[in-house]
Amino acid sequence: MALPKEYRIKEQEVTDHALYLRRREFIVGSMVFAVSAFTHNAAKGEQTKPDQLTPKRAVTSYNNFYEFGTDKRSPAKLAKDFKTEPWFVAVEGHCAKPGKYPLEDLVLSQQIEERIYRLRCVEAWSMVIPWKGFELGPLLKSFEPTADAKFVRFETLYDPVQMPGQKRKVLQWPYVEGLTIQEAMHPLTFIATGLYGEDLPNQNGAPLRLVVPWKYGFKSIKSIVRISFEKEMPRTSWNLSAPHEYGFYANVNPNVDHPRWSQATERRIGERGRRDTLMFNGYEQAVAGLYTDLDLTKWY
Ligand SMILES: Nc1nc2c(c(=O)[nH]1)N[C@H]1C(S)=C(S)[C@@H](COP(=O)(O)O)O[C@H]1N2
Ligand SMILES: [Mo]
Repeated sequence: MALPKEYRIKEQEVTDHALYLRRREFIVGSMVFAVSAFTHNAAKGEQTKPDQLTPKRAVTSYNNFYEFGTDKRSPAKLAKDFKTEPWFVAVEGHCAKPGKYPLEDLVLSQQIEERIYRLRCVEAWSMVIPWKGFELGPLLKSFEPTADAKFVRFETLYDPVQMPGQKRKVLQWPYVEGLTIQEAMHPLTFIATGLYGEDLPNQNGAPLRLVVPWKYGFKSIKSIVRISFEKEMPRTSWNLSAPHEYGFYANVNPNVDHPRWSQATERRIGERGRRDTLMFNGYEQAVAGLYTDLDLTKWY
C-alpha cells in the first residue's frame, strides 16, 4: 500500500527540518526544537499546536520497559549492562523463509532512514521522537509470507538473569505483541534501531523495536527476538493481563476511554498543560482506511 502523496511530502519536510535543527543543536546545546506543524486535525479542520521534538534526556530516562522494572526511571538504570550482541531474530510460521537470522543481516538489507513519530502511551502521556530505522513491510516480505499469514506476532527476549523485572509475574513473559498483516505491511510501521541519530539505548528497546505510531505505546514492542506469521489473532501480554483494558488493536482513539481514565487529552512530556489527543494519534489520513469495517468501540 502506498503512502498518500500529500502525507509523504509532509513527512519529508518534517525530517529535513529536524535534521537541520539537529545540526544547530551542536552549536547551541540542549535546546527544544520546533518541528514544522504537520499535525492537522481533520475533524475540525484546524491546525493544532505544533509538535516539538521531546528532549533526548526525557526520551531516554522516562521509559516503560517492564522487563527492567515497572517504575519509569528503572529501565535507564537496570538496562545499562544489557547484552545486545550477538543478537538473533527467529522468523517462524506461515512463510517460505523461516530461520534464525543475525541482526546484522536483517538490518544491512534494509533502507535506513530517519522518521519523526509521535509515541502516545495508553497512560495518556506522549513524546515526539526522531527514530532511525527501516520500514517493517519490506523486511517481512523478504521472508515471503504465505496467504495464511493473517497476523504477525512479535516476542521480546526472555532472560530473567539480565532482565530482573521478569522475576516478577507482573505480565506474562515473554512480552508478546501482534499486528494484522495489513497493519504490519503499512508504510508507517517501522522498526527502530536508533533515535536522535544514535543506536537505540537499551532502555528504549535495543537492538531493535517496533514503532507503530497510530497505536498506543505498548504495541511498540522492544528488544525483539521472534517474529512469527500466524493464521489466528495472537494473544498479547497486555490483553492477557487485562482484557477489558487492553484490546488487540489498541488504536489511539480520543473517543474511546480506557475503563479507568479518559483518552481525550494527553500530557506531552516537557510541555506545560495538556493537549487534545488526535484520532489515530494524528495519522488518521494514512491509516483510517485499515479500519473502515471495524467497530472501534468494540475492537479497542
Ligand atoms: N518488551 C517490552 N516492550 C515494551 C514495553 C515493555 O514493558 N516491554 N512497554 C511498552 C510501553 S507501555 C510503551 S509506552 C513503550 C515506551 O517506549 P519508550 O520507552 O521508548 O518511550 O514501549 C512499549 N514496549
Ligand atoms: Mo505505554
